[in-house]
Amino acid sequence: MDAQDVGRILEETAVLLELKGENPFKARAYANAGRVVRGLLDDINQVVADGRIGDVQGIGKTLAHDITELVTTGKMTVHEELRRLLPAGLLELTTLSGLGPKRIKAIYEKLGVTNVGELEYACRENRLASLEGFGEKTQQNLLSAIALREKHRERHLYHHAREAADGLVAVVRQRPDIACAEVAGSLRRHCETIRDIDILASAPASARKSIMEMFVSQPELEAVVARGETKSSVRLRNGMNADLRILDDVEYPYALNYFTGSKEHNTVMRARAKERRLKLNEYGLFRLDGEGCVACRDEPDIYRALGLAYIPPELREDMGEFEAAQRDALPHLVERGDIRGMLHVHTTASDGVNSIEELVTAARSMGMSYLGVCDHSQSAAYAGGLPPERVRQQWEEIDRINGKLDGFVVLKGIESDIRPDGSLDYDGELLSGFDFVVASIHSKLKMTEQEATERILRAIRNPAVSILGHPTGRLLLAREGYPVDLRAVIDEAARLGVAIELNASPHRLDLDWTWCKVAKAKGVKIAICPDAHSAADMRDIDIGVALGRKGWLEAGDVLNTLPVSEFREAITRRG
Ligand code: DGT
Ligand code: CA
Ligand code: ZN
Repeated sequence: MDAQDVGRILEETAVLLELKGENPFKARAYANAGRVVRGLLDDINQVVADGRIGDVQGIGKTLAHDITELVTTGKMTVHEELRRLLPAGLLELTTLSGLGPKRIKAIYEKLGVTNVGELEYACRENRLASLEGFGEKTQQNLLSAIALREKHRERHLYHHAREAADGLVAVVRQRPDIACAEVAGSLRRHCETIRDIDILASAPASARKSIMEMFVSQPELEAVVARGETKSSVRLRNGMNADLRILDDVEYPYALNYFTGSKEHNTVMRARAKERRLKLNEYGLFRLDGEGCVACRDEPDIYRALGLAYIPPELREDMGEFEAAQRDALPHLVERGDIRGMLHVHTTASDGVNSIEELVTAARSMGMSYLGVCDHSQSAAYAGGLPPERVRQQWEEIDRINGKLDGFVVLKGIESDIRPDGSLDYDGELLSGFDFVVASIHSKLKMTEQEATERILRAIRNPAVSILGHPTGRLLLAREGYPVDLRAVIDEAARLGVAIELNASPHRLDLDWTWCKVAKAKGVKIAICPDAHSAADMRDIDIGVALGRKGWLEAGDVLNTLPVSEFREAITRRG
């Protein structure tokens, strides 16, 4: 162990002591010792071995003991204890500029934020704007600091990749010599997190050089990683890498198919080709005995040549799509245009930033015919959850707005907290006044699988509940969901006629797509909801639909594709 390691652990201990709310002098003593150790002229190991560490200016008896323990055993009890007591992610928060231990302690205690991902989510939900000692500006600064860190991450959230990729493809398509240009890879497959962006284009060989030149000299790039005539690779300002490959028209469909993946899907494709005495790769579909190749103008031609119906990109995970394609039993996937109701939308009454009327206008312009207002319920005090009298006020407001609307309906919903024992936080009478109730867990997330499952089962057995909200509580790239027996939850939801949410926030995408397929098979309806905190957030519905498609959902599997009258009937059937 060298002085830098020892210094780091001492300083970390100081931060942890402050986070725990211990005597500030004690914390300062550790911070100071850290600085002193880093600045020692002699080798720290030697100083400890000689028993001289207690003589160093600024290092008292306790610290001498702790440092000796650390240097001789590689561990320091006080540090270990603190690490055990406090969530590991809190330390990571100290690396954000503008966040000292005091402020971290405040957001940990008041908002339950334990790591960077949760902090980002809290900012997005506008939680820091109203927190004492913080405010709108701090919230904005923290979001910028987080964005800066995210640049250096291995994987990225879908919406960041989507936005960047769509921009790049638009730039490439502007060139008149480009015949086709498309995003491939995990983004085309609608994966919830993306490592890098793969773009394919076709153009005559003579045009490639200048297209690549244009691609690598876009002003928004951070760096050019590689440049060539058929492939270039750039690093974007958001930290992602993007590859552009340019091929000729003949190769394009094969390359698009190959680079869309997944690897697992590709492996089966190659094996099917082989069974037909063919060889499939990114350049073509070649005859193994005899001459030449099987000409395919587009991807559907490739699938046809292998005896398959066309498999949409989002299903290409080797998770049952081949068997379905062979039987011509692939799902007719839900589309954005099928969605008629914008559900789970927060308003200014709790932690949203837009009024009901503003949300109505936005939802209408997005082609919706109903809006399900869902503010937080009263136990979510940190989110401005509504006490009963505010609920009644909101109902009056909704009645008034509905009186003025024509061909559009605002529904009275609520995102009701599920308490640790599985009960909801309003009485049955108030609950029965809502058009629909989304029940979600927001607090006490540390649970065993059995506790979480029991809690959720009890909640959905409450006859007021129509939809189970974000069922695992995960925050992508930030926090694992609590462990929960989703099979048991889905079975019970099926028995009760309760729908499950596919929360379309790009941070959640919960229910996970792999489970959507299970829910569908059991006859459980999925509600694709933006969990919006502003009118702009409602656009996340697109991401929800993208993931719903990946989960094999058809329009009939999605609750909010129903017209409002049928939606009402579907959710009140439980009585
Ligand atoms: P990502 O970037 O990790 O989010 O996921 P992908 O699927 O975009 O992976 P990427 O970018 O490494 O490669 C794009 C596609 O290219 C991949 O889905 C399938 C194909 N591919 C790449 N390497 C291989 C390979 O070694 N074998 C096979 N069969 N396909 C590959
Ligand atoms: Ca990729
Ligand atoms: Zn929620």
